Amino acid sequence: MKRLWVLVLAALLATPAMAQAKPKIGFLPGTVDPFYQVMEKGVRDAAKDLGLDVVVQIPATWGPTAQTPILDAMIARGDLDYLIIAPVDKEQMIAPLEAARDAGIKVITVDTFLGNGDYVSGPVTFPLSYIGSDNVEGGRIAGNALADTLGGKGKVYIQNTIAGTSTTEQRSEGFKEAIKAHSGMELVSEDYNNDDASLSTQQTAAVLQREPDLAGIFGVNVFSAQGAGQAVLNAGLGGEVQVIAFDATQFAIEQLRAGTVSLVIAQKPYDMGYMAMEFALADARGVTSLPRRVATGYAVITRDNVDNPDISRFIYRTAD
Ligand code: T6T
Repeated sequence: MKRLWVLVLAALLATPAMAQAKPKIGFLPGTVDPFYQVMEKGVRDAAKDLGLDVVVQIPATWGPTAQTPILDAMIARGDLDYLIIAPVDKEQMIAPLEAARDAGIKVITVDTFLGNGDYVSGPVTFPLSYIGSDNVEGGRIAGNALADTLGGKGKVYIQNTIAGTSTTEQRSEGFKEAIKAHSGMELVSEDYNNDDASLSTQQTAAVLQREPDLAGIFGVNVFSAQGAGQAVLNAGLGGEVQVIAFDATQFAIEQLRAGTVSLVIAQKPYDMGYMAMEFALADARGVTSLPRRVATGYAVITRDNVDNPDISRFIYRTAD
């Protein structure tokens, strides 16, 4: 009799119902860049550790035109239970993601958000959770650091990416709020580079020409900061015009060491990817109290702490 029960239990454990508790997950980041490469590593490591199947698709460029057809194809597969996505536009990606929800796919947003990011009482509440940085705070960190470096006075400029991107809009907002608190600081302009480093270089070069006494620049993400740093280098102004770089790429760190960049703000993309996978599995297993918002925090990197292993571990490493 006892033997029979052991056999019944073994058969139950092998049934599709138990297998369903291992969800199949799609991962659809914003585009190809070092930030999302590190996030992908977090996703893939979690998939291995948790024994989950993940389908990864990466748009070549930033924007709903590139992301929506990939999303539609992921929905059409019909085998995904969860989707971990960085929506590239907080409004335009709502309807395409509602289609995912209607097809029975549960959505977790990472890095960027839909609506205002408040999935409890905001205009969009269907995603399970939003896991990403507090980007207003990130912008404030940049603004306050630049004000400190410049002694509270001087002309500054923002290199931004694309309007409608939740994260970079919030960084710009936090930066402006911080510099407003210093009466001697003046924001001369803000340009949008379409997430393209060479456009960022061109636009920054034009501003450096137009504003010979420009004192500082905030580059709001990988390509914005990279392009701005390059323009400052090309103009031979390294160290004279201070650049604050969002995202801890190898280029940003080299420029920090060289003196062109005065501060690098590292996000935690690995954590975002890994945790989103854990959330999907937990939800599939019946966990009901997952937080609707997780702020993953920053490592703020300066020349003084760049070699401290507790800090340098957050530099984006894409080669392994
Ligand atoms: O800064 C990240 C990300 O947080 C943002 O939403 C878009 O740009 C990056 O991917 C960096 O290029």
